[in-house]
Amino acid sequence: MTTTAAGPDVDIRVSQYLAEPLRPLVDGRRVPGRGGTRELIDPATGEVFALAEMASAADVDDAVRAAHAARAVWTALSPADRGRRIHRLGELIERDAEELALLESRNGGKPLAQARAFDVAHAAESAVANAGWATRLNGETRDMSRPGQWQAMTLRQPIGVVGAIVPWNAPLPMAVNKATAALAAGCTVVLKPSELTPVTALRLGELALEAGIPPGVLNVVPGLGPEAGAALVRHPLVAKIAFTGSTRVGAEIGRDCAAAMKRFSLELGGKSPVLVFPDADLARAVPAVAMGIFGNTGQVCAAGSRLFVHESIHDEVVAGIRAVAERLRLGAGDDPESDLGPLISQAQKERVLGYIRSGVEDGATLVCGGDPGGPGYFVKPTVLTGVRPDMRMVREEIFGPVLAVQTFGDDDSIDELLRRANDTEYGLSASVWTRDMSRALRLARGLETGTVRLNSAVGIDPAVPFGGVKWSGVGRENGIEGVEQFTELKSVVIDLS
Ligand code: TXE
Repeated sequence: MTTTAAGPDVDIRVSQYLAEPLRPLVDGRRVPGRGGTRELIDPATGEVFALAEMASAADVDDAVRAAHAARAVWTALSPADRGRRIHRLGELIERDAEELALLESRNGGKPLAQARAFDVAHAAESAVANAGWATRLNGETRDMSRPGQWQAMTLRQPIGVVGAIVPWNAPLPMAVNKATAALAAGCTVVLKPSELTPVTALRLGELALEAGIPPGVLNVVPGLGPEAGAALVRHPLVAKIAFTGSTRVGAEIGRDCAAAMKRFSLELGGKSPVLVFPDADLARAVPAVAMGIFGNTGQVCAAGSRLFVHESIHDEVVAGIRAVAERLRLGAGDDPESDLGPLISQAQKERVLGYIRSGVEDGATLVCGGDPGGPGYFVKPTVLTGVRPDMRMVREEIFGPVLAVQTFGDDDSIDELLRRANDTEYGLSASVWTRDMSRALRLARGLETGTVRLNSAVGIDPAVPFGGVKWSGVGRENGIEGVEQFTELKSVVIDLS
């Protein structure tokens, strides 16, 4: 057993937890997964660190039926009681922060300190924030066209059983965010984590039981996408699918749901533009731009992957980003010296290196980065300059630490900049760095994205609606909008005469 910064007690608990094969959690019990046993790989070494039994379509059916039956129990509780239990879940995530951070770090490879400071902290905060919505979801009364005679009210009712499908890049916060928003709305949930990263989602299911969330209200079924995921999407008792993942799979899910008139929300890929003007505070902008693409080894849907920098500051900005890239230390999640962990899998590593190669073949200049060699799925933070908008590595989401740099000049109008920044099928996020607020706000209005960050490295927060336009998705998470998407609005019309 390795000794980590989480401390010896936590190391022991985590080792014990991972010693037995992980199993689906259905109706409050760990059940054998009938979809085969999968080896979970430590992406820093390529070695097996645990086993997980995958849910089959039949296991998903059991979980959906348990969730369907548990609706009555969950909605019988007062909103305040439901909120209290979701809040308690947030507190338990905080109580077990070290353990969850270590599990997340071991499973996905991210540095332990980052798993603690970002993933676990964000998860706890989103549970607490969503808990508060349980008592604040209300309908309205509406005056109608015959005042005094007709009167209407709206009811916000839970949509029913929610299928939540989440990926591997931030497994815990995404699971908590979707699950607690749905629970706050009075829904019950079947959560399908990625087959690559089921560990913290299963622990979350256990913590929910400890928090007093009744059995069957939150079920967790790790499993393969085409098997367990598809079974969840197609299950007739599932009223809504909330998905985060690739645009390809999201589009398939959207088609399946639409065919069954099922509700869905999709949080998909991105190719987010970053615009840096000569009047920007470069001391803040440069590290933010660098970490905006290198953070979490680039495996972030809102990563700023297309940099547009004014030609007069191009060399200075690129040199600054390169300096950050070369300072960042690659290493295993449990090594306290690591700044960046590996990518999730060999397949992702090959994919990312393929994009870097294609950029160079298409005529871009490799400023820094590439394959560091050695074991594990590491890729060095990479910067390519002189890219053209038609290159594959500029058009497609790479999901790795790879920045594509283009320039603009004084002759480029705001409209021209908007045209270039919006020249992508994606529309998740965008960043603008300038001290000229009228320019910043004109760009903010014209950028075709769900989020615009102005002089800001922060973007995702439990209070702020988050989601995409174009092929980056449908719907919004976070804030009251994120909870309302798990409700149906009913109008009740009364004739008073
Ligand atoms: O994603 P998938 P992959 C992007 C990113 C990445 C690429 C491929 O560009 O390089 O997608 O990653 C489940 N029915 N993003 O292939 O397959 C799957 O089991 C139902 C961006 O790993 O979309 C997992 O739980 N579910 C993204 C989840 O979908 C299915 C995060 C995501 O996996 C399914 C991840 C099916 N037919 C990847 N097939 C972001 N927006 O942050 C798969 N799944």
